[in-house]
Amino acid sequence: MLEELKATGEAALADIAAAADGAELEQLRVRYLGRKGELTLLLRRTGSLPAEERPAFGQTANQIKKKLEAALAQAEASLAGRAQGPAVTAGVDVTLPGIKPRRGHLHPVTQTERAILAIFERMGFTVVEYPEVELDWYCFEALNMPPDHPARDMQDTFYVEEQVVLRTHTSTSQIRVMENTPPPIRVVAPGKAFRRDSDATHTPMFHQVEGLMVSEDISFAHLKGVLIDFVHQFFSPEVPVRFRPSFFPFTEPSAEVDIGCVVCGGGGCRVCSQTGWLEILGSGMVDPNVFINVGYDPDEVTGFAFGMGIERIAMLKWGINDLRMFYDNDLRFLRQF
Ligand code: 2NM
Repeated sequence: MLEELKATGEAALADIAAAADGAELEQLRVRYLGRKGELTLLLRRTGSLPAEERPAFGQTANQIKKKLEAALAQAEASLAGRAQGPAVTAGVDVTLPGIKPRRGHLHPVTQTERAILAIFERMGFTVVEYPEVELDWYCFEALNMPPDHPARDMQDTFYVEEQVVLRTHTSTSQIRVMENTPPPIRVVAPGKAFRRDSDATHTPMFHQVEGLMVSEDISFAHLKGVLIDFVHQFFSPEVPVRFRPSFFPFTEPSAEVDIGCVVCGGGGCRVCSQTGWLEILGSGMVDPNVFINVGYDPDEVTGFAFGMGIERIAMLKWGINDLRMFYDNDLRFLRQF
């Protein structure tokens, strides 16, 4: 009877392995494990065995029963899976975890531009953007740079036509805003600028943010307040700031803004050329000639303007020593930001 039991078990396992669908599996369950199933009936006959054979028989029968139950459950699960489509096709196991695509992020120059703009937007400045290809008027003439001005040198400017250039700064946007909008105004103009220059500290295309605030009674104190607050928000509230007299054709007076060297802390190093200071932006009170050019009355309004190179600020913030890194598109570099 033990042999019969083992043979029944083998037959049942073979039948389960060959079953084609759930209905067939259910039939097999009834046939072997049901109330009148083959295995059940064998078990019921345990009592007819000699007493010393009963424990071994009972044990084997229970083992076989468990095996059949497990085989049925497994076959059921695998058939259910197959009904939704093959789990394994042509050597590709589609149940394996997938390869996660690496998520990209914004370019460090874009991140820096957005961080700069966010600070000025919180101060009430509006972001404006205008074309990169500009008329001579917006790039030079209106900004108090007459035709013989050295900044117009063909060495420095990309000319498209005699009166059409790639803008050499984003001040073009400020002129367009003033032409279109009566004062008071408070704008920041981000974007690309172009100059014929290429080395470790100059690329032919770079990014700028320029700002402009015009109203009645805007003074140099407003300029200082806004720019010192910007520097403290962008770098750190502790960083020293100084205003150094300078010259721009479109502002009078003009000042460049320096921060205490972020590398050496002011002691003097290679990055700050031993001065302890780093130049981060240019600024000044808008020249009356600029106001006349855009139709504002310089006796009615005053204003301040400023401009900064985004790459330069990003380099100082992250301690990057070669500007060209931003444009090599080497992912080992870009992924660090
Ligand atoms: C700078 C420095 C100083 C500037 C001036 C103007 C405008 F249009 F109002 F005249 N826009 N931007 C300005 C002033 C830009 O960049 C270093």
